[in-house]
Amino acid sequence: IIKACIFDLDGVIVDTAVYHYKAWKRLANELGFDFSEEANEKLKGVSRVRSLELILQWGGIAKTKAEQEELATKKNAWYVDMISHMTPAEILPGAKEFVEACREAGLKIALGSASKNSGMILEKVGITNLFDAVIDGNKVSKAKPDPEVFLKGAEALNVPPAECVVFEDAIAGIEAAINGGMKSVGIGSPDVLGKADLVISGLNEMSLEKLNTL
Ligand code: G16
Ligand code: MG
Repeated sequence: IIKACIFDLDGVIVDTAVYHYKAWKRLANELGFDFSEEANEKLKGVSRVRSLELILQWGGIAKTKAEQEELATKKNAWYVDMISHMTPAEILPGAKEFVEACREAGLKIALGSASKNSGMILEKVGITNLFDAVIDGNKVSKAKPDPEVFLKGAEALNVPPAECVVFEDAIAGIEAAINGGMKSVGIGSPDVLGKADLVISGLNEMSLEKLNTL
């Protein structure tokens, strides 16, 4: 029986991937190269530091650790500038309604995100108070598919992992849920997220009935 839901942020609750893409693209362009939207898929759910490493690799550019830190800080400033203008209208269809339905049914709710900016995003779209616990990039040291972020979420909610379900749009996130001994719902394509217990195209397709079949 499911007692808690843990939600990824980017790609599940909001679509901040477009802002990450714009900021990384601007950085790449300043360094004299470009990368496609297709390549950008590889950055979803991946930490800031690791994203930069991948992008520099694509551009065939070597930078020292100190330079990398400077570049990541620059990208983050552009990104924060964009997300500071986010509004509740940017919540993905059905996301707020489903989280509210879960709360009304007595389920515990946590956020499990790789982002260090999750607090600001939740504030801007006005849903901070829907979460009993927020575990994000500021609280974890191991990236998905390591289950750390979700296990910390379960612990904060005081619910055993086997009674938690994770909602994720990235394959690394589904793997993290499996590695943590949790149920998982993939948000996206079954071709990519086939390992999940259930795959839907968005939370507008989710219901408490479907939750109870997991
Ligand atoms: C999100 C995004 C990633 C981003 C990461 C870190 O993860 O999907 O593309 O690199 O957060 O974000 P920040 O630079 O804000 O710390 P998630 O786990 O919410 O999908
Ligand atoms: Mg995601």
